[in-house]
Amino acid sequence: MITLFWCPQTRASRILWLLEEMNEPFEVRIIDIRDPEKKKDPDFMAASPMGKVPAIMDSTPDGIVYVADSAAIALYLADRYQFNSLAPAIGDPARGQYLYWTIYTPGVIEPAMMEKFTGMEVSRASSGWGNFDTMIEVLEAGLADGPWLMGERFSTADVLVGSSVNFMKMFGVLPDSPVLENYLERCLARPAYQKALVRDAELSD
Ligand SMILES: N[C@@H](CCC(=O)N[C@@H](CS)C(=O)NCC(=O)O)C(=O)O
Repeated sequence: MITLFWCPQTRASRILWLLEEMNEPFEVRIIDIRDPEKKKDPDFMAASPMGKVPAIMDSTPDGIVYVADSAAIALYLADRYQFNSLAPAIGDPARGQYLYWTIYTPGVIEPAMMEKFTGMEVSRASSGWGNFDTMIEVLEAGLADGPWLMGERFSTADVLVGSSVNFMKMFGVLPDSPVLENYLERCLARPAYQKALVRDAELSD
C-alpha cells in the first residue's frame, strides 16, 4: 500500500494527481507542515529528510520504500506501477526526453520561478536553470507539437510540468502564452487531475 504524506495547497497535490492517474490503491496521511509537532510522525521523518511534502512510504513485498521530492516520487511510482504506460520502458528511445521533462520542474521551472519572485538578476549561461524567459521559451518549444510533452503520449512528465504551469498561473507569473494556456486547459480537463483537485480541497476542510 502506498501512503502519501500530504498537506493542503502544496506540491503534494501533484502526487495526488499522479496517484489518481495510476489507479493504484493509496492512503493519504495529513502532515500539517506549519506544525513542527506533526512533522515528528516517524514514518514521515523516515520518508522526508527535509520534512517537506510530498513524500511517500510504499510497503512492498521487498520492503518499505521511502521517497521524497515530487520528481523522485513520480519517477519511482511510474517505473514501479505504470512502466511502459506513464513511463516509457528502459529501452525506449523516448525515455531520454521523458527524463528530461520530468526533471524540468525541480531543475529548471522552480528555480526560475524563484528568480521571478525575488527579482534576482542571473547570468543565463552560468545559472543551472538558464533564466525565467528561457525556461518559458524552451517549454513552449517542447509543447509546440503536443498535445503532451511526449507528443500523443501523456506521461508522468506532464503531471510534473502541468502542475507547475498551474502553479505559475496561480502565483501570477505565467506569461501571456497561448501554448501554455492551452496545455494547462488540457491538463485540467483530465478526470484524474479534477479528482485530485476536488480531493485536495475536501481534505483541506
Ligand atoms: N523539491 C520539493 C519541494 C517540496 C517543498 O518545498 N514542499 C513544501 C510545501 S509546497 C514544504 O513541505 N514546506 C515545508 C517546510 O519546508 O518546512 C518537491 O518538489 O517535492
